[in-house]
Amino acid sequence: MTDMTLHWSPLSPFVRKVMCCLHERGLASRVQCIRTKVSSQAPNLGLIGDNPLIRIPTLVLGDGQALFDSVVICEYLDSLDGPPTLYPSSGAARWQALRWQALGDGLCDTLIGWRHERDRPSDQQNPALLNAAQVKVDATLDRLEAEVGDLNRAEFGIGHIAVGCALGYLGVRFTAMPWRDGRPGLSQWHAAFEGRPSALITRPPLPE
Ligand SMILES: N[C@@H](CCC(=O)N[C@@H](CS)C(=O)NCC(=O)O)C(=O)O
Repeated sequence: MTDMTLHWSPLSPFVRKVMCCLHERGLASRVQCIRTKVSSQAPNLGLIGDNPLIRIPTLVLGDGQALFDSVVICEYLDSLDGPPTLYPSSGAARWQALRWQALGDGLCDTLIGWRHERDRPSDQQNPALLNAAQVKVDATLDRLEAEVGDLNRAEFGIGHIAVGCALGYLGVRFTAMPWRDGRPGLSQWHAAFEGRPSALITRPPLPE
C-alpha cells in the first residue's frame, strides 16, 4: 500500500538518489511517483503548495506534510522501517558519507548550471561561466579518482548513491564528455555502482 507520493521525473539525478534509497531500503512499494515537470525558467505552479522552491524531488507524506530536498528525503527514508543502513550514525564514517553526498550533489548542481548555459543561443552564452564549470567538474572528478580506494572500502551508503547518480547524469546530458579517460578507478567503480539492483532499476533513459 502506498502512503507517500513523490514528485518525480525520469532524468533528474536528485530524484534518482531518492529512488535508489527507496530500492536499497525495500520501500519502493510505499511510494506513488507522479511525473512532475519543472524548469528553472517556467515555474510549475502546481508544485508550489508542496514545495515553494518548485523543485523535485519533493516527497509528500501520509499526513500531507512535504519533505525536500533530496538530502532531507533520503535521510528520512533511511529512518523508516528498522535501523538506518545508508547513513552511518556517527564518527568519521558519517562525515565521510555526508561529504561524498555533498560532492555528488554539488557535481550535479554544477552540471545542471553548465547545461543551462550551454543550451542558450551561442551569442548569449557566458564563456567565463562555461569555463568555470569545466574547471569545477574536472577537479571534482579528479578528486573522486584520488579517493576511489576509500569509496571502495567504505560501506555502501548515501555518499556512494550521490556520487553514482552524479556520474550517471554525465551519461544522460554530457554524453560526449570523455570523463573516464585517465580515471580508470572511478570508471570501474561507477560500472560496479550501475550494476547494483537499485541502480539498474532507476537507470535514466536517454533523453528524447
Ligand atoms: N538540492 C536539491 C536540488 C534539486 C534540483 O535542482 N532539482 C531540479 C531538477 S534535477 C529542479 O527541480 N529544477 C527546477 C528549478 O531549479 O527551478 C536536491 O538535492 O533535491
